Amino acid sequence: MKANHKNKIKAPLTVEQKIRRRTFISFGVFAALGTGAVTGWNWLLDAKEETPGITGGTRAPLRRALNKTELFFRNFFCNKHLAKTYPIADAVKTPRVNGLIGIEDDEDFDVSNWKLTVKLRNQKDRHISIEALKALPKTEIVYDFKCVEGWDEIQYWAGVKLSDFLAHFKLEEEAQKQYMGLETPNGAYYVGLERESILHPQTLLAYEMNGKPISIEHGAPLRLIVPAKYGIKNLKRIGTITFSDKRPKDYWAEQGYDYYSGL
Ligand SMILES: Nc1nc2c(c(=O)[nH]1)N[C@H]1C(S)=C(S)[C@@H](COP(=O)(O)O)O[C@H]1N2
Ligand SMILES: [Mo]
Repeated sequence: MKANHKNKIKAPLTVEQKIRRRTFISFGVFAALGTGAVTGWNWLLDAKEETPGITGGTRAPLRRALNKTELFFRNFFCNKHLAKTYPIADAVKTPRVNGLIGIEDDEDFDVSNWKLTVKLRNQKDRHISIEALKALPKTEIVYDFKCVEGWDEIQYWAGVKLSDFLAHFKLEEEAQKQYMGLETPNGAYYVGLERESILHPQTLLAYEMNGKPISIEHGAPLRLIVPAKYGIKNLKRIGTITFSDKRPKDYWAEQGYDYYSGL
């Protein structure tokens, strides 16, 4: 009995055997992970490119993942979440000028003839003067403006809240759409903004910087100030506004930058 029982018990492994076994297992795991990584990478490379035009032409599965990330942030992003504000005295006196696409490349532009064009749902255009915008309640904001290139500055802006503008000009129905597209009068620079950011209480159609009309290089006569986003979304010199349920084209997203570009 005793002997029989003993036969069933395996002899304990020697140290060498243990090491060999572990080496074997580690190597197996390493090889499996490596094969997995290569297969995954090839899968991604072979996957078809996303529909061109809107974003930087990444692979479709990557874009799906990016879109999921965006949805995640949009769910958590709530209009009660406000960008931190500062006293006016903290604002820089001469804010940096960054990016002049749609500004320096438009020799025909005449600020005194400018009107904002809004594309309405009935295909008609509405033209709104700067005086009509200045007649609406003015909202000021001093906050930390951030550019994706790495710099930031505390800046002082004033204008009409985008949500006030939509209500005043009876554009609520247009604003039911998921996105707003904005572009310069010559169409050279353009951005798309999703509904939450359009209706965010700190989002402005700005016509003043440091208490004075915005200068040409900062986007005269009207620019977008959207404190919940990086600088790239803050279109200077707004010419036309459109509404759609499809993502409007976006200049930097086409170059591969994040479409959402939220902070
Ligand atoms: N029309 C237009 N708007 C634009 C840009 C541009 O090149 N053209 N650059 C963007 C970028 S990248 C930034 S950081 C801010 C900079 O605004 P500022 O020049 O007033 O500092 O404007 C944004 N809006
Ligand atoms: Mo920027």
